[in-house]
Amino acid sequence: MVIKKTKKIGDDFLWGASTSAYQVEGANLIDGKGPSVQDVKKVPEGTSELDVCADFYHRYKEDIALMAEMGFRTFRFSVAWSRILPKGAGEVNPKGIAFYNNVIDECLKYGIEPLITMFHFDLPQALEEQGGWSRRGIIDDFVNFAKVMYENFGDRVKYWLTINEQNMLTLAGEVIGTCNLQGVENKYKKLYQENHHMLLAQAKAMKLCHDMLPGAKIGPAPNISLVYPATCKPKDVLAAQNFNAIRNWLYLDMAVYGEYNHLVWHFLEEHDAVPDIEPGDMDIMKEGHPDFIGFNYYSTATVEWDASEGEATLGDQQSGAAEPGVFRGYANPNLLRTEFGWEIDPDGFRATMREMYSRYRLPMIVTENGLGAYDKLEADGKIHDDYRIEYLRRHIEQIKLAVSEGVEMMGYCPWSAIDLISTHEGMVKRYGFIYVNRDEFDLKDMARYRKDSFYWYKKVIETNAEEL
Ligand code: BGP
Repeated sequence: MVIKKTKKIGDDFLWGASTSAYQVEGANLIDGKGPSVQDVKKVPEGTSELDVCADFYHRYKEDIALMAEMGFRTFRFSVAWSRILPKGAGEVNPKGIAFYNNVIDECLKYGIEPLITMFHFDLPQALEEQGGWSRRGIIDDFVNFAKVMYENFGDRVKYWLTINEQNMLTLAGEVIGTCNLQGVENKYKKLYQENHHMLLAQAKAMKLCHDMLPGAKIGPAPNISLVYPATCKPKDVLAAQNFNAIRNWLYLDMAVYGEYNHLVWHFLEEHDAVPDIEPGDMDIMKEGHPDFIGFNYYSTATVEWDASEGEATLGDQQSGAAEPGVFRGYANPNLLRTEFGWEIDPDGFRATMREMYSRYRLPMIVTENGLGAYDKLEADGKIHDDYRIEYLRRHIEQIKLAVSEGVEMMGYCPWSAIDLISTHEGMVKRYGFIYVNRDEFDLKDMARYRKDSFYWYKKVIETNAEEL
């Protein structure tokens, strides 16, 4: 509907931005940190290794001061599992605990609420070598990791996210460097068994959070893109429902209701890939209730009916997926694209928020949203990223409209607070409000510069988005 009466965004709205440990910290093997799968993966040709990144590990004070200058009310960052448990289980690394304590305290010094993602694509390599998420014992390892965090940080951290983009770990793990399916006979069986273990780990971690930290709130953080049918042909609508179920609802139906989505279940039956479920598993799923839903949104997806047979096509987080017999990706002719080919769809953002809210009725926080681009540092130290301002402005407008329509939104944390390394497209794909002076391979001086979007976002926060 066309909205004439807009409601104001609440004063307690959590404005901030996001990062993840393996993409921003650097210092990947120092001070006792064990390697993660990201440290041993072969990075895509032409992209940087992940050993320095934005060097947040050494520069967090300066970076958090800049976030405070923008007026952040929250900062979403992840804890590197292998920094605090170098082997994923067993001995705790005191230097790792100290680092995150410092980051948390630095945030609180400025009144910034830490929003911690427990796991963001960086499984400890030691656990990977034992079978990764395929081994059932990893559920207990994750719960132990959660417990270590609750014990050490829970006195100060009120907001927690379990697993970043569990749906992308399942659907695009090969692209983001979290899984290797070479030689696997039935990849669906493997991936959805791993997914089942992650869902159990998440449910247990949510329950433990409520038991140990009664004042805290916890939720999942999938990547949600509403899926459109390419046309109004009924079969295209069925294809869109298929991909919506596979990409989006499987994860949230389980996190919120503790139930497997029936369309996905049927898809798994068709592929001889239903996960092995042990007695009691579904009770565990039902016991883990999220307090809110965190979700990453970059764009919608569009698909058409596809009755062919054959191999699935692998996409990245936002593009290219096709599953013969289920759906085929379709380039939406109504949308512009970023320089890196991701579609831009602010209206679809609102459609996604509406749909999620009517399905789950929980408050929501946007844990990622943003535009990757080749930014240019000018001779005068400025970065004119008006394209990013335009992208963010148009998405924040849609939050205001969704809020007016009764959707409960708790906060907005675009990707990313500061430039960092992309999942598979290197340092040149920048997202930050803060520019980091390094190139793909030349580390230069790593100095920080405020982009035009930095000043713009500061104003947005100051006015609670009354001035956009
Ligand atoms: C999300 C991930 C982030 C991130 C972002 C941008 O899928 O949660 O880790 O990097 O997408 O993607 P990319 O880095 O591929 O541009």
